[in-house]
Amino acid sequence: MYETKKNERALLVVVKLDSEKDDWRIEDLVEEFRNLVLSIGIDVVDIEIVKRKEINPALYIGKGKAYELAQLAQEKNVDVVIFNNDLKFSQQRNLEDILEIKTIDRTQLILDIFSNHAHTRAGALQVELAQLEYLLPRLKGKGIMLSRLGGGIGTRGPGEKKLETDRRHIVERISKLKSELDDLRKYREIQRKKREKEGIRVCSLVGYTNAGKSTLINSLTNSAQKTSDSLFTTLDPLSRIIELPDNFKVIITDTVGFIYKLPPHLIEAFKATLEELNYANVLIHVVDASNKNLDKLIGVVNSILKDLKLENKPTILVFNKIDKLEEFEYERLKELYPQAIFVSALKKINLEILLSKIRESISLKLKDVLVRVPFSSMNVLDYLYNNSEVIKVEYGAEEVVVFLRIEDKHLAYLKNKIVYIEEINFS
Ligand SMILES: Nc1nc2c(ncn2[C@@H]2O[C@H](COP(=O)(O)OP(=O)(O)OP(=O)(O)O)[C@@H](O)[C@H]2O)c(=O)[nH]1
Ligand SMILES: [Mg+2]
Repeated sequence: MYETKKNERALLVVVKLDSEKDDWRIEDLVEEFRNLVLSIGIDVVDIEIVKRKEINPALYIGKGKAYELAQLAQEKNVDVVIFNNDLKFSQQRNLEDILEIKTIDRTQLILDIFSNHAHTRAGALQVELAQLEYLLPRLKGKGIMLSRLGGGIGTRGPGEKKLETDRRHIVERISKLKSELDDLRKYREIQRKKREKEGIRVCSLVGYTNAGKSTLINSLTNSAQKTSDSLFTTLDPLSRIIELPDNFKVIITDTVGFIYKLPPHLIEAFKATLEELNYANVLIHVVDASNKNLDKLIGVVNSILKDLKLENKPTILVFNKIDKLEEFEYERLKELYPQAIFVSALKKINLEILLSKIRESISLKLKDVLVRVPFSSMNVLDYLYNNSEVIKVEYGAEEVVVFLRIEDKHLAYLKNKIVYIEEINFS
């Protein structure tokens, strides 16, 4: 895989096709792309917008345009050309022949961002899996050279025989990674059952890449009272237990950043982590308040949450990086998003407000209920996880007993199901 390096000088190329139905304006697409590139420390030397009727199968863009880019890249002493589109391997290779410079596409850029941000074992495994799955189809066919993907420009690759071994090696590695991830998933499930038994709630951070989720989780853990992690040690260091103002314990977990047009196989690779979100009691949607496109990025995150069927989870909207805002921008955002909490994870501003908001939303005006779900109607459990705050689950001989907090409207729905419901009071 090509990897970008810090301070590399990049020429960005955004191709807009007539046929593409996209409600983003070209300026917004450019801004989103530029921010992605900047977030991994690459210098943006120039941005080229190319409008086309349709894709040129050989080069994606036109031949004339490709030669223009080659000249521009040379004049501006560019190290890498990054396309904001997905290129076929043959297109990438043909472009490199003309540009005579490392050329990567949007998927490779995203893989690079993920690999930079994967701080956990699970994260690293998932990124490697996604990278190999990206690579594998690119090894098919005659004349495609592995060393070309792995090494410098112009290096001639190994023969077909070597390629076969490489391919087999990759397939083996993929299945090893999958089985390791499976072990991790099982481990997490045990941890989750333990948490549920103890009645500990979970808050999960979600948001666009670079919003500041990982920074926020660090700052929140430092500003809340320290508690012992020993009971809930996890292989995932980005899952932390913190104590809220009134000794209330909550687990906060980090997740991989969401990105517009995330290729489906990347979503697949991160599914295990994203599935964990189903078990969160509250989501914290972190937004980079200094991003000019923030309404678009909020839209992307919301639509991914919808795809994951998480749109009904109680969610706290948090605008981060307020230290970067001018006073008037801050005021404007507060007016536009009155329900949001404004913080700076880096400068530790307003974190106590966020902590009490978490506390409040965890015990929102919900009804405390005990529900007995017979094994024959286990699908009700999914509904409970998605629409209520599950506090404790006990597995009996013929049924599952779930203690939960739930809104009236969901309670009404449940009453039509074959379950036994009893209103109780936890406190
Ligand atoms: N100025 C400022 N910068 C911040 C703040 N919070 C985070 N950052 C910076 O924003 C960048 C991204 O922060 P991360 O915490 O890695 O973002 P993330 O949401 O975890 O990103 P992904 O893991 O890709 O989803 C880093 O350079 C942080 O230092 C803040 O409150 N103010
Ligand atoms: Mg992060």
